This record gives sequence, C-alpha cells and structure tokens, in this order.
Amino acid sequence: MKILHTADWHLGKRLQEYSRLEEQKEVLQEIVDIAENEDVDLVLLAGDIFDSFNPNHEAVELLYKTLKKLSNNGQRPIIAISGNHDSTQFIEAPDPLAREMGIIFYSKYDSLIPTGTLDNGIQILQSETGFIQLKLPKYEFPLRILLAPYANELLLKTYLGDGDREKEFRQLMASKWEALANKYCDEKGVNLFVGHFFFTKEGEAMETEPESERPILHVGGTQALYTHNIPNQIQYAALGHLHRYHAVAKEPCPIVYSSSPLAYSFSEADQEKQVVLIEALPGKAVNYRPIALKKGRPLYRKTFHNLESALEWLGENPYCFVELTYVTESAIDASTRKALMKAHDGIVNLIPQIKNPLGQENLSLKVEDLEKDMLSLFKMYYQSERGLEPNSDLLDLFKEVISQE
Ligand SMILES: [Mn+2]
Repeated sequence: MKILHTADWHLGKRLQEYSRLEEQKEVLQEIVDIAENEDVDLVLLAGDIFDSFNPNHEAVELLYKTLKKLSNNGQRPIIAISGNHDSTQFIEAPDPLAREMGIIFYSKYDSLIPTGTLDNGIQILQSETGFIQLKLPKYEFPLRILLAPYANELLLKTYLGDGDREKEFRQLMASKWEALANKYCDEKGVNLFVGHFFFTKEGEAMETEPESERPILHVGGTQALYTHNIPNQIQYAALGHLHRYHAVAKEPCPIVYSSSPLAYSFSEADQEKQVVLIEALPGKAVNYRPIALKKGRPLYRKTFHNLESALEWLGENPYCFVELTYVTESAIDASTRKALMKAHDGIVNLIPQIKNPLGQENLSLKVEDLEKDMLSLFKMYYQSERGLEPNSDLLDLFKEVISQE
C-alpha cells in the first residue's frame, strides 16, 4: 500500500505584500502529479491546511479543487487534519460532503466519523474519537489511523488540572493513543499516525520552532510531545508543524515531518521542500522516501558589497524572493535603492549593513539615561542599530508618532 504524506500547505499565506497563490497552485499540481505517477493509494495531509482561521475564497477554492484532483475524483482517499493555523470549525464544515468523495476532514477531539461504505467502495469499518479504521477495495487488510489534529488549550482545558500542564498534556495524549492502539492496531492491518504537534525525543535539546509556527495558545511552555508517546504498534507517524523535512526518530517507528511545499519565510531559505512516499504492509517495517518538490519561487538571503555584483546576481536569478543585505558606508542612497528595486520584482527586504559604524557598538543604557527624553533615547537606539544618526525626516516622523496618544 502506497501512502503520500504532505503537510503545512498554508493556503492563502503571503510573503509580506507578495501573494503566493500562483506558486501554491503550481506546487499542489506537482503533488497531484506525484500521487498519479506513483499510483498512491492514500494521502495524509497533516495540518496547517490554511494559513489563517478566515482564509480568502481563492485559498478555499484552491483547496477544494486540489483535493478533488488529488483524490482522483473520489478514488483515492485523503485524510486531512487541522493544524494550529486552522479553524477547527471551518476545516470540518464540509466533511459530510467531502466524505462522499473519500476525503475525510478531522479537527475536533470529540468528533466521530460515521461508519459505512462510501460511493467509491471505501469502507469505514470502525471509528472512535481520534481514530478511524478503513478498508480500501484494492486491499484485503484494513488500515488504522490515529488522528491527532492540533489541540489548543481551549480544547483541552476541561481535561487538564492545575499541575504540570505540559506533563499532564503528554500523559493525556499518550494514554489515549495507547488505548486506541491496544484496541485496534494489531499486525493484521497497516497502522498509521497523523498529527500536528511539535515532537521531540525526550532529553534531546529542543529545536526551536520557526517564529511563525509558535502556537498562540500553549498548554504550558512549548507543548512538546515525546516520540515515545507514539504507540509501538504504529508503523509510520506522519507529522506537520515544522516546515523543514525532518525524520525526528526511528523508534518506535519513523516519525517524520514532510516539510511545507513552499518556503514560507527566509528562515527556510536553504531547505529543500518535499513530500514523503511510504510503502506499508501489515506486520512489516515501512519503506519511505522523500520526493523533492521543484515548483515555486525559492527564497534566498544574499549579501552584496557593491551595486554591480548585486545587479549581476539579480539579473541571473529573476525567479526567486530575496532578502538582500547591502553593505555600505552609510545609508543606501536613493539611486542605489532605485536601481536594485528596478532590477528585480522579488526583493522582499532590503537591509543596509553599515560598515565601520560610528559611535558605540552596542546600546548600553546607564541609569542616568533613564532621565532622558524619548527623542534622545530613540536617537541612541537608532545609532546603535544602524550605526548612523537618524535623519531629520525620520526624527520629525518619530516626533509626530509620539505626539499622538
Ligand atoms: Mn503548525
């Protein structure tokens, strides 16, 4: 049985003022093509389907059109869970209609997927909250999936006490998963886990989440789950949340972040984006391999010391987004700025890096500085950050801002 694992589509996400919708269309078509070429039996979409709770209609349309194609008009089941960027209500809303096409949305811990046979012959044999057992017409053996959409504190507050909430959270999730696995997951079927959480090996230094991925609501601290919280019966854990491809652990099974299909922030500039193809049979270790995605504009962080080399590179790399650092004696003058911006339509940030900055290297405030007025403090701050004095226009603007309540 072939399973395709993808996550973190973040449909509707922008890079500052730049829309990514056309790139999202292209890369999702690339994923559809992979599913077709590889003759995939099932797709797992591990959360952060949209970038916001209120996605715009282009993003919504892109999701539904893509899932229709990805499901091969209902022949290839898709299991999609919500992430921390998704509205649980919104994700599950089309479920009754989508389920008829073998597309199952799951976002709430108290939701129960109805059992029965769908039009496409897929049987939903058993279900419980956070669990589904399927049978695909092509295979004799059943497929069990633990469903672990992102759970915020509001969803879980009724279950958690006032003690060590993070530990309680882990125990709550682990015991639920263990109970489900013990009840349903034996070696006569394929057993999978799909989740949207931050997983780490217990005791290992914690990798920081990308800034945009830090949940707004935590269950105590960082809300990390441990890889050993995944039950032993599970053969592959398909995760979403971290945007880089990352096989977190091999025990008790491969626990893998597939990566987002596009680089969504400059902290992802050097990452290759992928989907994961898994081959699974009952009672055996799975085979899995990442498949690189090529579509979309790559993101680069580049530093230049003169205009000529910057223009040359920009000319050679028209199809990308770039955060351009320009090393200069003072500020970037207007004609240089204009020449750079004219040369490329994807300069997202233009950052001056001042050589040999004047004055002190770091801003270190003394007690007497606290007596100073706001304008003097702003000048000190600006000088320490940029290495030069703020010009009169900027100071006027600052005065105007602080004069308003
Ligand atoms: Mn996420």
